[in-house]
Amino acid sequence: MALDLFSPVSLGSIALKNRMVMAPLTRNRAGEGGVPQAINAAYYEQRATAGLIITEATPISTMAHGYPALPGIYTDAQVAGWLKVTDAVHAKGGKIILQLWHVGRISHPSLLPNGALPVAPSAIKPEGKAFTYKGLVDYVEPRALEVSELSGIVADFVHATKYSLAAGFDGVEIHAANGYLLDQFLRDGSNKRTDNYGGSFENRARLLLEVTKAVVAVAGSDKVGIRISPVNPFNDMHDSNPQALFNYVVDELNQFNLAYLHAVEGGIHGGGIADPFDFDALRKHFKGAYVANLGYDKVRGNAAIASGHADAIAFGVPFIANPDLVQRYKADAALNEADSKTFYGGSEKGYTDYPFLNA
Ligand code: 8OZ
Repeated sequence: MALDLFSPVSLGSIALKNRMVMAPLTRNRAGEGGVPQAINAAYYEQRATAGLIITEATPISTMAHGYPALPGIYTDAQVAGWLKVTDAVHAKGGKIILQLWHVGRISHPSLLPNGALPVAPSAIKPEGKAFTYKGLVDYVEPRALEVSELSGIVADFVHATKYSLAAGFDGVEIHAANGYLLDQFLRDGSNKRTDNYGGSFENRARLLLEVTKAVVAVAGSDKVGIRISPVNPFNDMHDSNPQALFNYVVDELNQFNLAYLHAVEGGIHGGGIADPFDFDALRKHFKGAYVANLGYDKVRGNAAIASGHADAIAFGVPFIANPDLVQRYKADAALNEADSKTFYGGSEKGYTDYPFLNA
């Protein structure tokens, strides 16, 4: 029988009971100090029938924050909060990994320690508005990181990886997508550096590869995945030659024998029109497992798996509205509709109160 969404698969050492991955989803409902609460554990527990849950993007340090009410993964209290999440998911037979995040310039002094300026590869203010505790405000011009500071960024990823493992996660995903710090280094619209971290593909990929090497050294390559979004224009992103850049990045990532590569195959979050890109060609560059994301449904997901394009499919919005998405796809049942007004922030409404099929 052909492989489909319901076939088991291993991503590195992480054994999935099916190929339906819950995509990382920012929900802005963590407690004080970035500590996950019981309601967050309930939300993830409800979705434990997914083959794998990737948590919402999670800041690795105080400087990595860029939105209200994010969880963190750098204090002991945060680890204790996450342990409740991972215990709940594991008790239901699920697998869960944490997405390691540094937002770079997509932040605001009001969200950072002592009103610090956001940091970035280059001092280029992104178009658009920051989400702050006081609503939407213009982004500020970020401060370009000194080369001497980059080892500190790598160290923050390492610290957060250790804390993720202490919090019981089955692995980690490095967030190198959607216009945040590592993606800001990769793409030349946001990286105008003239040192060893700007210019050539090799230089722009350097920080991502240093982070990957360091994270793999702590977690083991079979527990580390990476998410990229080669043509997502969200967060004012652009690259002059994305196909060649990301083919190069993937060729370089092959040296690490990662658990998987996760690609956002287009533009998300209303950031504009994505440049053309051949994701099949990108996939063929990668020697390991490939997780595809963006607009897949059951039919397209099954087709992508049967054709060999993808080993698993990450579903975002469908998992927000359907905690039992796996069961619904199996039964060809109707789906709940997602309410976009409750995506970011709020309480249990639109978070833990979407009905199950057999409720
Ligand atoms: C939407 C709103 C805020 C953050 C991403 C972490 O795009 C995000 C994000 C998405 O990766």
